[in-house]
Amino acid sequence: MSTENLVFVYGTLKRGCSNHHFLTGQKFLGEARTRPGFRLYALGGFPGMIPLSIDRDGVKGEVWSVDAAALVRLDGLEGLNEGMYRRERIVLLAPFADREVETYIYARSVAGRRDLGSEWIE
Ligand code: PCA
Repeated sequence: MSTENLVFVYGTLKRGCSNHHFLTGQKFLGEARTRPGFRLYALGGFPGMIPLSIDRDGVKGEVWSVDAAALVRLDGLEGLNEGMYRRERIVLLAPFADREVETYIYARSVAGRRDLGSEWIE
């Protein structure tokens, strides 16, 4: 099976970060930025990205091509079943603007969380 799942990662899954080993054996396609309208918040050792209409900068991250088994492991890590994050389509800037890419959007409240702007650095 040759399904290609493109995933935009912006936090602990990035190269050099604590959960990057979940992407071992997967394919790095490049650094990327979302279109404006997204913001990162500090959740305690990891970030959460949410839509924020007033944002003008977008969020910086990386695009990876992951196989189906790795995607299942990522969904587990991000707590999809517990409602922590949800995996959704995201629109990136060039060169990924026309690609179908998904990301993990934080699904809980960020009230009181620190605004990290557009880039998370571990
Ligand atoms: N891991 C996922 C979502 C937030 C996090 O820390 C990521 O790197 O994109």
